[in-house]
Amino acid sequence: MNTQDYISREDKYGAHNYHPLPVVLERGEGVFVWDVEGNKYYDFLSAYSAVNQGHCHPKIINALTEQAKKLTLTSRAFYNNVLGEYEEFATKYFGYDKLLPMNSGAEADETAIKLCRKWAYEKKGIKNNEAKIVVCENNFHGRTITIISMSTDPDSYKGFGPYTPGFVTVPYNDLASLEKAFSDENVAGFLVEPIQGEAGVYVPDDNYLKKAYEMCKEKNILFIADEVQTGIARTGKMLACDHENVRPDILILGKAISGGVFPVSAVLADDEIMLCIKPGEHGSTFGGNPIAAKVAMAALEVIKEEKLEENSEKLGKIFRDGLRKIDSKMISLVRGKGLLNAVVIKPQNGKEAWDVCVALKENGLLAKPTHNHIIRFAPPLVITEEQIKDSIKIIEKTLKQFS
Ligand code: IF1
Repeated sequence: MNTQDYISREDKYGAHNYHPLPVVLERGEGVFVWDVEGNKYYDFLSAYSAVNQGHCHPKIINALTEQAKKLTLTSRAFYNNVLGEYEEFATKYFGYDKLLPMNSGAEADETAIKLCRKWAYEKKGIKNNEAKIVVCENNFHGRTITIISMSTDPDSYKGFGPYTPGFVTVPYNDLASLEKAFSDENVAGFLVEPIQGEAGVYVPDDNYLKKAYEMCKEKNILFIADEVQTGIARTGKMLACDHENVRPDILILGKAISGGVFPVSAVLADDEIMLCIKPGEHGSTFGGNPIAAKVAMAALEVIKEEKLEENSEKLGKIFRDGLRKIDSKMISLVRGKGLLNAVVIKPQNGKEAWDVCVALKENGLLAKPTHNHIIRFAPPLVITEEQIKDSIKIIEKTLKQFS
């Protein structure tokens, strides 16, 4: 079978809920992936920032295979010997009282919304069913009905109504509108991405998160950070909130918490919030299973052992500087933090971001546009300076093909 055979088979038997780049991958190692024709690529998407530790990291794979031979799933109907170890490890790692384990990022966001509402009624004293959560325009928190009910992107919500009520939308990076929204007594939480990934790697002004957090404290509103994409050292700090020393009241993690080896997500909070959910009020068949627990501990250890926060910070600067030096009319803006970066592409002769990504693929680098004019560049954090410089050369060579 060749590339097209694989694509045709998926087209025939699979739902058409994605439009992938025409490449069929079959192996990954570190920053590289190989397709079925044996071509080698730099992976500059990292599965949307889930493979921060590099593809098939031996330590994480070993954690997976060893546990898989012993016990894969007990459900939470019974205790097991691994979950508590993981909960203690992760709560100390991030500095919270407790962890609620889930599987996908969306499930973790949904869990955070439920926690915030429960806290609103039991602790803040908001009238039942009146709690509101403030969210930002151009947010992305997942694909469930409640989460798309918060979305301002028609591609996310159109045709999926009716929508879950209880959300107020404000412009991102706009403290004045946030202050106005917070004047409503029924506001219980502010759910925000410290950097808006899907929107196109929008980095808010310095102190936006800090000032928003302070406004939350003044109004007894929970600051809820969705670090599913920005967390786990992606932006040069363990959490993007760490750049402003903001400690979220509810922290949402996913993706790279498992190094992309297994679906793992988590919600962390202190007892005053976390204990609002009582036994039997929330859960998941696979949430916190022994494999997820062991894999997550290994994935989090790798971040510290291999100093990936520092690497992300250092190489991110080199990457942005290198891109900004490229002389190309197609680059209208370069922005990002750590190794979460994006280039805003100015179409040339009818060619746009998608065409650049197809050409990048031909030149050995995989990236994908978000919306039709922005290319996100997010390699695994294990990338070396030499590989970053090699990647900049590939991007420069590719853009020159369009001039
Ligand atoms: C797709 C986007 C990225 C996320 C944040 C929660 C979730 C995500 C900040 C939900 C997931 C993924 C979903 C995937 C593509 C990718 C994506 F383009 F969709 F928006 F990364 F930017 N919070 N993002 O970024 O986590 O349930 O997927 O585990 O849906 O196409 P999930």
